[in-house]
Amino acid sequence: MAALNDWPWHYWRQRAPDDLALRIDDTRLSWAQLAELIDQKSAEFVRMGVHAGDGVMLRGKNSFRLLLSYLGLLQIAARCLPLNPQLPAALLQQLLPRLDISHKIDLTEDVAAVEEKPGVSISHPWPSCHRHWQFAAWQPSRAATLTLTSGSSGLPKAAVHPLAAHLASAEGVLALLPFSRQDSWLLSLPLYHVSGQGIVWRWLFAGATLVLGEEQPLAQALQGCSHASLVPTQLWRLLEQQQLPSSLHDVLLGGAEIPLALTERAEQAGVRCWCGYGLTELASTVCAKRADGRPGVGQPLPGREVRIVDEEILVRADSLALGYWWSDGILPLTDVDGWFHTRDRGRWQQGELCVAGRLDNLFFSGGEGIQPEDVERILLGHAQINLVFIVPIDDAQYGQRPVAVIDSEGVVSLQTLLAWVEDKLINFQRPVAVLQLPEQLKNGGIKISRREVQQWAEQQL
Ligand code: 4YB
Repeated sequence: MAALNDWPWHYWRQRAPDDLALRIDDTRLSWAQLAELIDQKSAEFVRMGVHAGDGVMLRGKNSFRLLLSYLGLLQIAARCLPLNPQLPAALLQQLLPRLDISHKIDLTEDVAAVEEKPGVSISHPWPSCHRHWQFAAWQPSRAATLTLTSGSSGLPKAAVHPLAAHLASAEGVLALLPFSRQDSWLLSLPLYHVSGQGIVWRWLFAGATLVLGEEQPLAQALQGCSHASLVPTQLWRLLEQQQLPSSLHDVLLGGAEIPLALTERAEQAGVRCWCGYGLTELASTVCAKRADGRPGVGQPLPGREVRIVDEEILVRADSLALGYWWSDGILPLTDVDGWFHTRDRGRWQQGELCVAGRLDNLFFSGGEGIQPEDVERILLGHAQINLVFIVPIDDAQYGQRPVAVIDSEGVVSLQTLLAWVEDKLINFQRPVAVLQLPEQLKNGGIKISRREVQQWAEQQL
């Protein structure tokens, strides 16, 4: 795409009006049709009293309505906060006032309810023809989206991204990963997470096709798609159930450690795997590489810089958020030199970045430091273990000791596990108990909360 000076859907409407923009199950929309529907959606929001700069909550699972609402809100210069429908009401009650949210769009209800800003009247008649309203000018540096981080403690923070950051994110990824106008990327991850928004902005940047599966299971939704973004557990499941469609040729992985065994199996099955490292604050991917049988996530993409200081990964990038929204203002998130301190531990190995885990997850047992992710990486090598969390449990003698919470094929006892790790883990890293991950912690989001796993494990022991 040449330098953009208009809304991407207007850009593509002008250049390729009849090209396929969107496929939702069996429905197909061209850029001309899509741009028209987005314009109508924007007009609807204006009629409801949403003004430029207003904070608008957009709660719902991925759907066509959710996507149209996201794009329609951006087009009237609202500040859009896509929200995970599973966030507890008590948390929202605390959080939303601090994010200056004046309108709530809840697509989980049968009929979308839009709560109006107090004092805003919607009783004035509005011309039925939506062309009477004027959408906002394309202003790439304006605060456009709020995306919640999954912080390990306290209230989540809301990273504020301008449109320019989303586009810079897309441009950097597509400098590495081929995605052309004939290709189609499934919206395989939620829009309330940067990984979902990353898909949308790559699609808008490339003028390709976006596919929505609405209520379909992943394997079915993937039919006919050339690209998808997946977290490792999703790709494992597809491989195990032999459900990879033949159309799928590129998968961008991320969000967690990417096991070598996974990319090796998927590449053998004919899928090109791209290993990514990304964060909410950076509007998704920072580093990426084509899977090559070595651990690591490659080098920084164009537009990103990475440094490691005292084992911590620092990032500077044109995809970085403006800051965190907090009570009518934006709190900075970088140091004076513009570096964002990720709290991830990392090192350079053979010229590429290796992510070791979260600094905050480190705990001590009998004076020895345990980085849970180091132990988890090894346990994942056990054929029956699909997912594992090592969490600290208080202990009078050692301070804390490691407990393994696992999702496994069949039962893996502590005894079996200890025999298997005999030559793989140092004494102090060996789990003192094994618990089965309960269903209620698999919350349907893209990540299971380590904090919730730990709290649950504490109650069991
Ligand atoms: C990692 C990690 C890695 C993140 N190894 N720890 O478009 C994409 O890049 C994408 C594609 C598929 C799936 C996910 C994505 C993402 O965007 C992921 C972005 C993300 O997870 N953001 S987050 O704010 O929720 O979490 C960030 C944290 O996740 C990082 O700080 C790391 O701790 C961890 N992480 N990629 C090991 N490859």
